[in-house]
Amino acid sequence: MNTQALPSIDTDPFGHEALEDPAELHAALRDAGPVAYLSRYDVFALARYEEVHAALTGWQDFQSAAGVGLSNFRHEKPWRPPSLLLEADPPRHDAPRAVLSKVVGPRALRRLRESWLAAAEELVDRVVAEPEFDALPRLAEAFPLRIFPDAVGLGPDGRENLLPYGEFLFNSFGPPNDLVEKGRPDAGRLAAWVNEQCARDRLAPDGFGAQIWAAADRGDITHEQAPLVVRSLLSAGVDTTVHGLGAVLYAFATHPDQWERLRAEPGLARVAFDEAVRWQSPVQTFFRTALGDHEIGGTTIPDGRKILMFLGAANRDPRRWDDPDAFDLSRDPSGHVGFGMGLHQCVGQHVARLEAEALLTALARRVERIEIAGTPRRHHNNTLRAWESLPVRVALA
Ligand code: OVM
Repeated sequence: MNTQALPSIDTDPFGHEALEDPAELHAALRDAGPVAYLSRYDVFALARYEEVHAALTGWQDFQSAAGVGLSNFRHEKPWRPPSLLLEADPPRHDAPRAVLSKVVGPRALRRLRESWLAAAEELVDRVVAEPEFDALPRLAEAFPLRIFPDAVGLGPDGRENLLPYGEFLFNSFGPPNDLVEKGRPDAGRLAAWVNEQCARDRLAPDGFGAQIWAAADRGDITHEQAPLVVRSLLSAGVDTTVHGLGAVLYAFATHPDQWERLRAEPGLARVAFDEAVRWQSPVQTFFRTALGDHEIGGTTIPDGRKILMFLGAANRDPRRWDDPDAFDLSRDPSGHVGFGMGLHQCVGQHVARLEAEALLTALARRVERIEIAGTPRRHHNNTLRAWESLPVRVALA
């Protein structure tokens, strides 16, 4: 085996130091070579844009069906039934993907646009009535929770379980460390609640959930698959958008010149969101598993071995991006791997962009200046780059 010849890094990417600020580790991984070896977990690491992009698009060589976390489903029983989208490969992946892709696609969202814009205006009006507030709970959490569960068609009870479920799920892609252990006592209850909400009779007749069941009636997926596709929406659709919005709010609160630009040109809201997703990478990492022996940058990854793709490091790779650490609305952020790339690329990205557009447009209309009003605190999660608290001060226009 050739792991000895590889640059070996013993830093724990899921330790609190790296989760607090991964920049130093990311630079060390990128500079070590196209592939590095993470001795702590006995896995291969990719942190350069070129190799991360290649692994994401190379689904025939690097499978998802053995899990996209550290746990290898070839040897370990997953903590929940695998996702039909995230933890599956073609051909089984494709029918569920096609269904969900249509249910949350741009055409379907046109129907929701006006009400989401209005909901954002209403929320922002209420929140900016005070000059100082914590933008993480009051905006980044409140807005998705205000519109997304309704769009899915969830009932009114138990919605407070959505964020904790996602929190545990995204921790579970990492090693079984303190973050996972802290969540474990509640995980069974949360998963049971989420699974119950996926049943046809729990879902309002006009939401995303009902449309997934309707696709089963048409024969596009089976009725056995429908609840698991609904589960994907509830798994991937809440915490991700919360921390995507947290990222863009943080970006603007620390870049007054960029806020001025957005206010002058509100049509930049979507580019701003993608640039924030590139700059912060709310989803930091996912794994793949080698399906057969495959070479990356001169290193053979043997069959069945895990590779860890550092999306956040690729999104700041100076080999790909000019001035990668700058949050800059002038750049074209497209091609970032914050939503992944290839056939698993975020199916909900249009939902996320519409949420961001609604929230940023409403804010830009009312708020002349936004700045940090206290010390922002990171929230540590094995997969998500997140804020716990983002105190801001606003001056109204
Ligand atoms: C799913 C799923 C869960 C978490 C994340 C995700 C980022 C998908 O259950 O399909 O994509």
